[in-house]
Amino acid sequence: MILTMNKIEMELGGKYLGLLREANDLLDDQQALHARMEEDGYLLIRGLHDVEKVKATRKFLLEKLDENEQINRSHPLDAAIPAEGKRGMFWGGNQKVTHQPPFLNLVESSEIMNFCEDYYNAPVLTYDYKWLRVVAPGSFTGAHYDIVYMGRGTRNLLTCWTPISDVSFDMASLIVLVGSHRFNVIKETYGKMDVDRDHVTGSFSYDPVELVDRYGGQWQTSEFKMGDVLIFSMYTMHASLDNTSGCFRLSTDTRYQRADEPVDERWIGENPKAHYAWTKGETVPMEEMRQKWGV
Ligand SMILES: O=C(O)CCC(=O)C(=O)O
Repeated sequence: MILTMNKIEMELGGKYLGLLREANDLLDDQQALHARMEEDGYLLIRGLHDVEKVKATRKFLLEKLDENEQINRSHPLDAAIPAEGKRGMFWGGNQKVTHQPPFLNLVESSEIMNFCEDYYNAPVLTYDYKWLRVVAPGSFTGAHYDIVYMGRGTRNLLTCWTPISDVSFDMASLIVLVGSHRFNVIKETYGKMDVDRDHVTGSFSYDPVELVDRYGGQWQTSEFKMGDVLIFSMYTMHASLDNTSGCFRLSTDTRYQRADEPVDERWIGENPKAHYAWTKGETVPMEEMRQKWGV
């Protein structure tokens, strides 16, 4: 099967793209879970969330999108087909949506909070700011490390990507570059960047093949069921396949860390400051920075 990111083809099962492996069998063994994270840079946990909770979040979000006339109502609401001319959006930070119980019940559920507490073996917190994405047909996410967006506190921070529907390969499924958390030359350059301080565009690359050819590793992806989560480190390069389906892909990526470690101040509090300078004013293209860094 050929899958694409930015219309660049990769064969599933070939050199560039494989399947993510599940970590459910390690859930009772924290040492093994940490070893897996160390090895792969991610943990794929099937069925972490209660499916009914994911469904309730989805219904709530689709109703909001429908109120905003984003949904084509000649199809059932749950099909999430965009209305004519409607594009996807980054819905993060919108507290009217992300601070309502149907959303918080999912991203602050006892399932994920307990998972993180067990993982860190310590009390944990999650950022008050929430990232919520409505990824439209034709869109994809460029390859990046999360550290460039949230690197002012501990680096021992986890991203949890939660699809808010079943996600098939054609729905901009997330892809992870396995091995990228050991790309030291990228960690020492790009990985030290801060998008608000440095005024640089955020994605490292829009070409998944270029990255593998130059640095090694393999992109891996999966289809997802409601309830599944993909958890990864700040230095795990990730991106998404193209959304070649006709529907919006809804998902959230939320952050968790030990409560006793430093926190990036942009993402906490009643009114998180968020990205205050990134893409405002003159912004250096990543290609220019990569040339400068020699990566
Ligand atoms: O959902 C996506 O396409 C991107 C998600 C992401 O960048 C993240 O989980 O940090």
